[in-house]
Amino acid sequence: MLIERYNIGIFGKMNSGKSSLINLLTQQQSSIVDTTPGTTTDSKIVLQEIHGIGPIKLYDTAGVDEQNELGRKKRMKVYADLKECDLVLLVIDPSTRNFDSEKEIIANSRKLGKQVLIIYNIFDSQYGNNIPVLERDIPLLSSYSKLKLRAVDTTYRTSLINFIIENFESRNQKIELLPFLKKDNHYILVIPMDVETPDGRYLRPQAMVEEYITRNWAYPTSFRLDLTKARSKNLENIVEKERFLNVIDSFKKRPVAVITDSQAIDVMYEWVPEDVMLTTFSITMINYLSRGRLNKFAEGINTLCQLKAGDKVLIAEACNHSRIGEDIGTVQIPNFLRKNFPGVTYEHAFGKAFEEDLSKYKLIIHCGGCMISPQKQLARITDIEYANVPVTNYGIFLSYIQGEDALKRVLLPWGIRYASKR
Ligand SMILES: Nc1nc2c(ncn2[C@@H]2O[C@H](COP(=O)(O)OP(=O)(O)OP(=O)(O)O)[C@@H](O)[C@H]2O)c(=O)[nH]1
Ligand code: SF4
Ligand SMILES: [Mg+2]
Repeated sequence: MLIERYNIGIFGKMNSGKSSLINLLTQQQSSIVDTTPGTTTDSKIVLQEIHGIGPIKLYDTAGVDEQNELGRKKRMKVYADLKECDLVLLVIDPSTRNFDSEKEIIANSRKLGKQVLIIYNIFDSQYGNNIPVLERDIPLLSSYSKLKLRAVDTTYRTSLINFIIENFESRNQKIELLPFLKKDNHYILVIPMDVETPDGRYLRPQAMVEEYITRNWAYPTSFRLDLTKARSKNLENIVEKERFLNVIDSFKKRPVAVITDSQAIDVMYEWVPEDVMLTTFSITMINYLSRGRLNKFAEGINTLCQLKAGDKVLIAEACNHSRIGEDIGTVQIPNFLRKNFPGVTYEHAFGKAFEEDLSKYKLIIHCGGCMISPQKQLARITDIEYANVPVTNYGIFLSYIQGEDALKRVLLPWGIRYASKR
């Protein structure tokens, strides 16, 4: 199950007391504290619970003012992490003189719409007097709530926690995994279990959907589909179809919807009776993780038919899962592009963050993103939006290549009426 956490990041210059602050919050030596500037290199992540906020993920980041090649690499990592944060804690040591780094952190936070809280770390009481000078230098500071403390003094912990609880504005709107779910109704989960399926557990989208349906007082039924039989041209196909339809017909009340592995959409589009809704796990996940932005991914598919020789497509996956057999990202989509769009090239990006400029691509085809948090998925969408590239999703893509009617059908449960722009 995906645990929903708020991400709180600690940012600032080297030696401003960021690591001391995370240790103050966590009441343990989570990060190394030292007088050497640049002690924190990679971000340190600590999971915690703050009473009054809930589960959180704390990031202790590197100082952004290190002026060398390593410093540049650290800064890139820091700003990638900032994209994922729901709250930015900017730690400022008022005894320092140059505040360009603080201005840069504030500018980046504003650009991304992040909430910022200011922590003045007063190493020595006399430096508290520098605050008016500093606030004149950074006029934007006047718009943020601020707290003065000594990060190495544990007596400040309660005021720090209270300050965060009182000022943090949660912008995470709650989103339903299956907004079309109706209590006391049946839902069929179609799970082929191919060679990529791990032993002993469901994949995360399957487990999440099953749990969500049960939690909401409805009834999930899982159907293991033999895709090879289902696609065969002989009697096996008829037998497999009958087995499936027997399940659909076995309830007194008609099942409301079938949620299928996207790989099986070709079969399910043919088999699922018209009066039962149909969608896919991949579409469910991308809607959930993008906080309801399914429409954006549905619109992106219109770019597919406009591709021409010389265009580049990015096939993007949010994790590095093991790839065997007829993998969607490395086998199915490339085969389709080669066959239908000669001269169109494609590249892959596997991993939690994009590491390059995306503007050279004409279209991005993204996986369901099931292994990452909504914040990471939203950070990916932010990168895609900055590059102004249309994006679609595996489930939408695999449905679309079955024909526009198939796509219309899988989008219908989400209240999206797909209009072709061909
Ligand atoms: N006296 C005093 N020393 C502090 C305070 N906060 C931090 N320090 C000291 O300042 C030094 C740097 O603190 P860190 O918490 O490691 O600073 P940082 O911002 O994480 O630094 P980098 O990891 O290098 O970016 C350490 O020697 C701390 O003990 C404070 O409130 N008072
Ligand atoms: S994050 Fe993407 S690539 Fe990884 S398992 Fe989930 S859907 Fe597949
Ligand atoms: Mg540090």
